[in-house]
Amino acid sequence: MVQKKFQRILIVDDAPENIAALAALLKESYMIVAARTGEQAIHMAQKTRPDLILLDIVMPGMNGYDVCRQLKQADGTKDIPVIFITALSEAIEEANAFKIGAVDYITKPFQPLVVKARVQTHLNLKMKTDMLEALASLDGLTNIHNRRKFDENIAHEWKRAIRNQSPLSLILMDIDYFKHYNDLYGHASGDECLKKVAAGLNETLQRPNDFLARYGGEEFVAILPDTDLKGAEYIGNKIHGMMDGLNIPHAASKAADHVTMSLGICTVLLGHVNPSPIQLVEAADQLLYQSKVAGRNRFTS
Ligand code: GH3
Ligand code: MG
Ligand code: MG
Ligand code: MG
Repeated sequence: MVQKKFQRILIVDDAPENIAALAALLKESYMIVAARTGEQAIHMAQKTRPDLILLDIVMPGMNGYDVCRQLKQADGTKDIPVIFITALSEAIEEANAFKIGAVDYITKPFQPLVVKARVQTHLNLKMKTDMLEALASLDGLTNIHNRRKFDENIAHEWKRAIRNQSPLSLILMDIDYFKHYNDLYGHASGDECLKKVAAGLNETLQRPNDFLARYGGEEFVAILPDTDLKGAEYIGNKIHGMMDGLNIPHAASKAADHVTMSLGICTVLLGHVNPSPIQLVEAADQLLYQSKVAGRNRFTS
């Protein structure tokens, strides 16, 4: 696999000459960041999200084992591969490194060619894992997130909303008379329509933490963190405006002359006694149903 210089390696060692030697070896092919203490390493790992960490074990303060354990416990850093590079050469020390989650173990003094080869192997694996992870979260037709990723994201945002005492809104959407659309224009046109709607929704949701997924066949769902009901209703209106703008003809719709959607919008402020994410989705589904009954092409909140 061709290596370009977009992968980042964090080198952690208390001895500057060790950092310099490894950096000299790797800087031609990779971006290098460095840390001289365990504490600094954790901070750098969270901030720069490297693709690989080369980690010394014996350091004053936090040692390499502690650093690795802490990295493996945090969501943002747990999937970064860690290679120990250390003067410790006992089998028990090496075994311990793998037990706490390292992918490789290299003893000092190291063979430069071997370090390079092992680093490349683990970076290739990391790239493939990242690619698979991305694919596993995407919907094949619309290229937006899928239901699996939605479940993951709502769990994550739920915790964050509790921690920050911030409102969390959910919008459930369902295309109106979509069965008629397929019947009239054909299934392939139906697929095209779903793609256009997904792209339109993606553009409508602007905030970095806003999340959009295809929830099911012709259903979409948006998670709006730090957004109260008023804010969510504003987005609901924007979505209807976007659909009017798309103006996809739908001669068999009883709601309009173009493709429209019905929405259910709800907001929670999580406190001591909390519902579950599933209950929020069910509530949004009830509201969506009311939008359908009331004539479609509208939202209920
Ligand atoms: P309502 O206004 O009550 O929502 O009516 P509807 O016809 O949209 O609802 P219904 O749930 O009866 O039908 C949903 C339709 O969506 C049926 C199904 O064929 C279509 N559909 C689901 N997934 C896909 C897809 O991936 N591609 C296409 N082309 N159609 C799909
Ligand atoms: Mg050391
Ligand atoms: Mg439906
Ligand atoms: Mg529908």
